[in-house]
Amino acid sequence: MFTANGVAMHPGNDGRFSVVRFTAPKDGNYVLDTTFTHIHSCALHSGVYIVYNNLTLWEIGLAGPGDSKSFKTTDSITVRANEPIDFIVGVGLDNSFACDMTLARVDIHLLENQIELLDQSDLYWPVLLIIAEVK
Ligand SMILES: [Ca+2]
Repeated sequence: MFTANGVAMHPGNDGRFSVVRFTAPKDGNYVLDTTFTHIHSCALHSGVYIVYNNLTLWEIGLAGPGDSKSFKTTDSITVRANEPIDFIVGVGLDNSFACDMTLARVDIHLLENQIELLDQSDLYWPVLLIIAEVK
């Protein structure tokens, strides 16, 4: 079963990693919500990784059929335009690519700039309320 917004990944028979790369379209604070799930009924071990600019944000092993692990940023991460975030599946602890097909569901969104969201009328609203009380 392949879900929407998902991509199936499989390491190479030479142990090569399977990589899905996100490239940031612009500077900003990004929120990640990612789930990796084993989809082979014969699944043993695979290793999954999220890497930003050569910095490992998360790495974990999956073991057995249907095993599923999720990573969600508690805050957001600051990324510059054109910087990559890589979602990676490797052969894992068994050092074998057999049955390592893994579904990655990746949700990435850019937080709006909060300063831009502040409307001047919002800032003055408390002042208007105080004036009304004095009357
Ligand atoms: Ca494996």
